[in-house]
Amino acid sequence: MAIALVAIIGMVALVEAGINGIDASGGDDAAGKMAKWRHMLGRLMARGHGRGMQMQQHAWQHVARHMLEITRVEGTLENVNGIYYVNNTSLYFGDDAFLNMLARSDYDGDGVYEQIWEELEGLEGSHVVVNGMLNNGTLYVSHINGIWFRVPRDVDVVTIEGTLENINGSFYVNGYELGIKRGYSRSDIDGDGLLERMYEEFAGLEGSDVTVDGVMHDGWIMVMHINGIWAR
Ligand SMILES: [Ca+2]
Ligand SMILES: [Ca+2]
Repeated sequence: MAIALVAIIGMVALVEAGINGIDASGGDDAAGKMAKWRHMLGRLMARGHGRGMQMQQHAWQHVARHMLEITRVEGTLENVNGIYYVNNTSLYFGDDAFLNMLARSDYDGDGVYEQIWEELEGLEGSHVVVNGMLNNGTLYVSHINGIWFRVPRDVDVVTIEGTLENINGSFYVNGYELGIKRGYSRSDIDGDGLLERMYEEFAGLEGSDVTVDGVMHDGWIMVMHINGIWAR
């Protein structure tokens, strides 16, 4: 199961990397990945998932738009008095609680999933490509070498509570449209005993009061958690 999850996360990171243009092989490859994804989407829609997939395509376009704003920095990872830099840009990886968590990926490639600060230490002095959100000269890191790291925290992470509504196939809480991930959920979010597509997990919670957090973008929320459960 753990290996399967790593594979899924890796796939998502690759797609994101393509959109970001951080794929070393360049734009053609990124375009190819998008074309492949669209082809897959078309096939699924033809199979009669129309409404849900339409909504998910809508969500995907928002995510893609958001990802394109993300900045890229490339160079040697340096540690000066406890602050990491690449090309004189200071990097923010997270607070101490986050840095002490177990890494989701083996960022330094030593074959071991370590605490995040240890993974970063393992990358010191090496050439890295880092993506994130640039704010006042500091890059809030989202990807290291194309591998997903975290949601950069200077973006508008919000928590809202309210009734989950479905309007024309899209989910809303307090008037905010929710962007949810395509494909299957890793958790039984609606508690019906089945691991379903994320759309169906959310549909199972329609009409109930929920707590949702995620990244706010133009009045639209890319959902990270619902009722305390990871939903990406
Ligand atoms: Ca490692
Ligand atoms: Ca379920």
